[in-house]
Amino acid sequence: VAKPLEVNELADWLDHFAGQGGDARYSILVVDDDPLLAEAYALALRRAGMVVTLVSDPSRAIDALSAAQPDLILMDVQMPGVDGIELARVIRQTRRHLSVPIVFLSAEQDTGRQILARRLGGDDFIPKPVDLDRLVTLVRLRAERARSLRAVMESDSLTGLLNHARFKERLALELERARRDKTELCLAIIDLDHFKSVNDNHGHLVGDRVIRGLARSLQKHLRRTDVVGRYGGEEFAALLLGTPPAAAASLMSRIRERFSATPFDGAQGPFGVTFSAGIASSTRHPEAEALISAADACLYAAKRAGRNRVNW
Ligand code: GH3
Ligand code: MG
Ligand code: MG
Ligand code: MG
Repeated sequence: VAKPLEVNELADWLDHFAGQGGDARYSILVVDDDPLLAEAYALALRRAGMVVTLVSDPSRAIDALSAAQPDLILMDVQMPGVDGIELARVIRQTRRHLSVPIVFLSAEQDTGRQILARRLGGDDFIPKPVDLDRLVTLVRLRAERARSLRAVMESDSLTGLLNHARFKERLALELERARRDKTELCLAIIDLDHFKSVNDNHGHLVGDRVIRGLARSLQKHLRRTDVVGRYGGEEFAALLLGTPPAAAASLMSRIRERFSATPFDGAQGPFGVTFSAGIASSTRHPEAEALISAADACLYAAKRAGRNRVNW
């Protein structure tokens, strides 16, 4: 029976992502050919604690968008040489820019054009001259909602963990940070043992429950700053930040012991499940691909050695 998402569960996810998002300040891209107006918007938004990137040459908006990865775009409609509405249409052609809210600021009176602006991907239409208080409120609400939605969209629907693509993005980012700060991180790849027979013996719904159970236990026992993702079907991946491999292995071993001692309800009574894990360190493998291969190799060695173990 499909279970509806519980409210507190969703709150947990959002909370989890809030912890993983790092910088909580909203980042806003302002595109307006009038530098005085753009400065006025920027000042109001910055006073409200937001980070603002200004673009007065609309032909540079797309580049600025890719570089700044803003939570929201605030855009003029009438600009020399470029139509803001046309620009919105172009922005929406890129997959990663599909969900960023676009708020138009315009003296445009034509209702048809206003409708067109929304149809081509705009979210709001604020008439000029703009009330700055109202602008700041609307921008904050839109940015907040966009961030929450993105967090849910980019999470795995069964477990709420980062999905594969997002996890790999975080891996690249954390490796870069570790290199810069000269710290060490460990990648753990975790795979449920003989999971096919869990499905075969107890059914896929019970199997799903086991996957959720492992997700919970990883979230619960790793630090809030660590990063956990669902790497594949019954495979998970974790980044243990600032942790040498021996410490990462002993933490993962404790999680393994607890998990293997946790019974799940099956049709013929309670049963136990185990997992194996492979761990590799960024000190020995500073590149993402090599780090993943090394963790994978350790995981396979753990499987060959009899499963229910952590190898590094
Ligand atoms: P090993 O110990 O070597 O890892 O054996 P295994 O049986 O766990 O490995 P295998 O890769 O052969 O099987 C993985 C199984 O996981 C097969 C697939 O049907 C199941 N699986 C993958 N994703 C899900 C899921 O979302 N839900 C459920 N219930 N099963 C899943
Ligand atoms: Mg203008
Ligand atoms: Mg498996
Ligand atoms: Mg597997």
